[in-house]
Amino acid sequence: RHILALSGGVGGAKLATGLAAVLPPGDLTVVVNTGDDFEHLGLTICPDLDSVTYAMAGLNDTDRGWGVAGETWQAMAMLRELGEADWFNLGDRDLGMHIARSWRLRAGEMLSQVTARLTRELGIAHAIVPMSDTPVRTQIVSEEGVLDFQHYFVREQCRPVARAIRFEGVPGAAPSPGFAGALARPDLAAVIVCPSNPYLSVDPILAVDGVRAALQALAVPIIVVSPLVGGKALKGPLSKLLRELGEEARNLAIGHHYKELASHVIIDKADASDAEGLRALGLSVTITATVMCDADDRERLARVALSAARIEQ
Ligand code: FO1
Ligand code: CA
Repeated sequence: RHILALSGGVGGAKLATGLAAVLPPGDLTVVVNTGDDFEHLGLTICPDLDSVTYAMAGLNDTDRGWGVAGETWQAMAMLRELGEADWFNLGDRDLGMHIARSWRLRAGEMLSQVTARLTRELGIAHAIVPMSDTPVRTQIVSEEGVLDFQHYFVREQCRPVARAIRFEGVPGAAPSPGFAGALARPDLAAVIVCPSNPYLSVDPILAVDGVRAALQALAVPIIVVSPLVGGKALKGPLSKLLRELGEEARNLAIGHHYKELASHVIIDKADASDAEGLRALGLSVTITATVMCDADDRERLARVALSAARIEQ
């Protein structure tokens, strides 16, 4: 029996790490959003793949929420002295990751192969796979023009007024071999949508060619773990973006968003009053503590998600 998890960066990475702690390596595939990826200073940077990888390898910086713990910034200081762009902070150890990934991509390897190598070398036994080997780029259509996601989010600090989100490269991007393979497994027993932003982190995965239809055709439980706690997004100044797009950061909106796809939603106990409305949409609901501060929290929520999918542990 196999579990497929869909994940964005930070929040998703925590649950993915919990699932990896409670499932044997052969039983889990974590598919990661690559819509946040971008080219910067000649390097291919994959923030969500790196967040999941660093979290599962136990290397992640939990205070900052991205990058490697105990990081140093010597290369960044030199880049600044050289007059190069310094709005995207690249730690020395993190840079090693981007160099390893970038040269192998340039040498002709697929992102899937490179990711398999990098995760294996960091001692990760579970499969972490990009959603696609073809570049898909999340862009914010703003009043000041079209911005790549990192330019909007980090460089412009979400300041431009947003009109739409678009995923450049789809249609035209096939699921990666690991993603397609997991979707086609006869022993696939559940899909778990990790607590990542539905519009920015999960939608790009669903927009990959054939993915939405493949998920809809599955006869297995699809469990969504809500990223909201107390009706607020846990991380990031993204409520401004969602407001400008007319989306609501509420569990009911998330329920509507996923109702054609999901069978079950897990919400935080602070949002228990949302359960009734979600059930009215035809979704099963579990109410539990969803904030993950430590390994125990991550494993507990992983077990709650698996039991919502009726997976015996
Ligand atoms: N986020 C920031 O807000 N500022 C940064 O300088 C920054 C650098 C960075 C470097 C590597 C990496 O993997 C992620 C980094 N992030 C940074 C986080 C990341 O780009 C965003 O949080 C996510 O893409 C949004 O989910
Ligand atoms: Ca992200």
